Amino acid sequence: MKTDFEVISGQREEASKEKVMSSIQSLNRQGSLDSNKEDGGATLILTLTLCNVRKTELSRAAKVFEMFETQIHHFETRKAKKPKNSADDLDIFVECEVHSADVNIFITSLKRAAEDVKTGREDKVPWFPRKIQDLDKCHHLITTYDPSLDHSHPVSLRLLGYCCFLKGRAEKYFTEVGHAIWLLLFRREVYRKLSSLYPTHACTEYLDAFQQLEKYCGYQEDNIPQFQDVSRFLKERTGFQLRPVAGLLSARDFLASLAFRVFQCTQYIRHFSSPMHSPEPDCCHELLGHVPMLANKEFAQFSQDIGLASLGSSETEIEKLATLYWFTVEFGLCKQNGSIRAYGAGLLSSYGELMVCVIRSVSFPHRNYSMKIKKPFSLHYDPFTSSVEILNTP
Ligand code: HBI
Ligand code: FE
Repeated sequence: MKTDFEVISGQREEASKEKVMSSIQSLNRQGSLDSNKEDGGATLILTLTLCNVRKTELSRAAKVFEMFETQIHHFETRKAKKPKNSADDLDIFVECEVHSADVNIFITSLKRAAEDVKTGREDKVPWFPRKIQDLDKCHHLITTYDPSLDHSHPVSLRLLGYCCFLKGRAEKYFTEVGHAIWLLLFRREVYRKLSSLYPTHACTEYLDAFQQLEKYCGYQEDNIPQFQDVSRFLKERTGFQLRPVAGLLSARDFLASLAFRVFQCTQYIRHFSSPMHSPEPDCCHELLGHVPMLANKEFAQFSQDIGLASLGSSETEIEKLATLYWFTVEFGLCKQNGSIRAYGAGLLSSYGELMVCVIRSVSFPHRNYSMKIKKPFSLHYDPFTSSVEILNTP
């Protein structure tokens, strides 16, 4: 592991270096420095250099450390050696410990708060799930500390239930009032309006699946489809299954689940004062936007390919794959029989977007992109065991 101590002054540099080296050695002895360790319980010691942290960014960066319950061993701020913005720019040196499964999302979060983050880990293959059970560790939510999110938007209705995977708990919360609100919202504001647009605006693959969902999964005006029914339906069609998630996941974790044909699905509904828009994915978006397309074989394969490509990829590649996902799975359009149709979930679950989107045409031309990512190993997905085999490991 490369460390970035060079800017810490003489004595301290030596002290810190020694401390880290002895920690690394002791960790090595226990074999727990390896972030690929099966139980994910390993801790990593990182040295981060945050450059050009302006005053407000300092508190943001500090929040990130707090969020990840980081153990800080050394923390030091200095006037930046090479200021980029102003003479007040700061360099921050931190020696800390984070949970190994959190390392990547932790660094990504710091990058958002600071202009430059050096970790010396860029060349390492990040941890990734090898088997479907490993997805238990892919649960890094990003909503709680994303400073760019609009916090003035009314919050989604989480406690009103619909936790159908978690039946016992759901019953505790699922009041009659809750049910009535859900039904009204889903039926009147979302389902009815959107389904009137589908025949003219959605692609044929979507329409086929939607028809099936109406027939077998309770997709009707007077009903809220149940997650378990929907998951079972998808499993029969394409092997995809739904998994409950509490909010917006990091792109890495979200994409990783696609590799195992698992779709991480939110359990709450948007606030009723804003039925046409939700800044975070909610069950309307999942059920009406994503689920029908995931019932299509070709689309399911495309989604899994993006997922497989993301495993062990660098942050840069993850960002590219997330962009690919965004312009296809979320906002994709295609041309069918001369007319432009939507297949993207963000369009198909938003009345306003769907109405105006048929201006530009995209199809699945990006399919090969995920194959082009260079990695020091290649992967083979075994559908019988829902796991990935790693070929030609370095
Ligand atoms: N998390 N829960 C959840 N649902 C999504 O649809 C979702 C996500 N995280 C990231 C994401 N979508 C994408 O926009 C890409 O960043 C992969
Ligand atoms: Fe989505």
